[in-house]
Amino acid sequence: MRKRPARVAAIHDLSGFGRCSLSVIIPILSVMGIQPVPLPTAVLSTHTGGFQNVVFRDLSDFVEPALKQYQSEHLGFESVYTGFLSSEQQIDHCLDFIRAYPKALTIVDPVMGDHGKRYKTYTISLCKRMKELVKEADFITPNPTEMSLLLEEEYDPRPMTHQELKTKLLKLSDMGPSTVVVTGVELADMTINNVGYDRERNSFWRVKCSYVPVSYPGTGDVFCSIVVGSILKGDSLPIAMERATRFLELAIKRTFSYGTDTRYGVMLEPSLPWLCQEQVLDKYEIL
Ligand code: PXL
Repeated sequence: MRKRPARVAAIHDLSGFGRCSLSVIIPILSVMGIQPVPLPTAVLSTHTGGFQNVVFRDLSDFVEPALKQYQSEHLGFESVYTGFLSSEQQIDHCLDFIRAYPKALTIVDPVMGDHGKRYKTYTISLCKRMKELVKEADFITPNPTEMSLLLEEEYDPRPMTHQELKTKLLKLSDMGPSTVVVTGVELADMTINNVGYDRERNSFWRVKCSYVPVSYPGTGDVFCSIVVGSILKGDSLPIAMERATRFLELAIKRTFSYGTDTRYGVMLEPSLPWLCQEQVLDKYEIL
């Protein structure tokens, strides 16, 4: 039996201000008893969602030599978790990393856009190449914008029927990953949901989210890192999705109650202790 916490190689950017990517992934995994090993793809002074004059340093020459060092030092990982990439070369670097640890659980958060739009730094060809990473993933966590970019479908903000959504989840799974989780899906029953598909069990799940009339950057990273931590600790998919959803609800409602600038992200720090409690959860539903 392994006598140490599970290790996650986290290949994401490090944005200083604004509570997203490695700035939230590291504390979340740590508080859940998982060891994050951060591999920054870029360093930014803030995220790119609304601040001016962002200081950006690409680190496309970092992951490959870091991987070589880990291999020569025989450092292993139970999971490889990729996110925001700053160049097409980094797709190849992530693929090399994933192939170097074939037994590791591979989670690809295909960070590409939100609210129907591509992020400024994500070119069309980088989005196309993201499919190569998705193909190698065990698990992906797109939002509805990223789902439409991966499926090369027009983004449609209208609520979806259960059947439309299930068809899209199956199409995403056909691209490679056995587990697909999509965040913030509006269904025709006028609910917002985090939804999941598990190909091995052929099961569809949903966790309803309460509506808050604001949106904060980094919530996708918070969600995905909690799902990763939960799964690595042995939670089932629907329980992991519910843990991430409940935590985000707490953090978003706390932040909203103070009326802070949404660009600053969710107030993670006072909410983190909730993740130590390992609450028993039973509000997930079958989709
Ligand atoms: O949370 C997604 C994300 C990650 N990294 C950077 C971003 C964003 C979203 O805006 O700007 C740099």
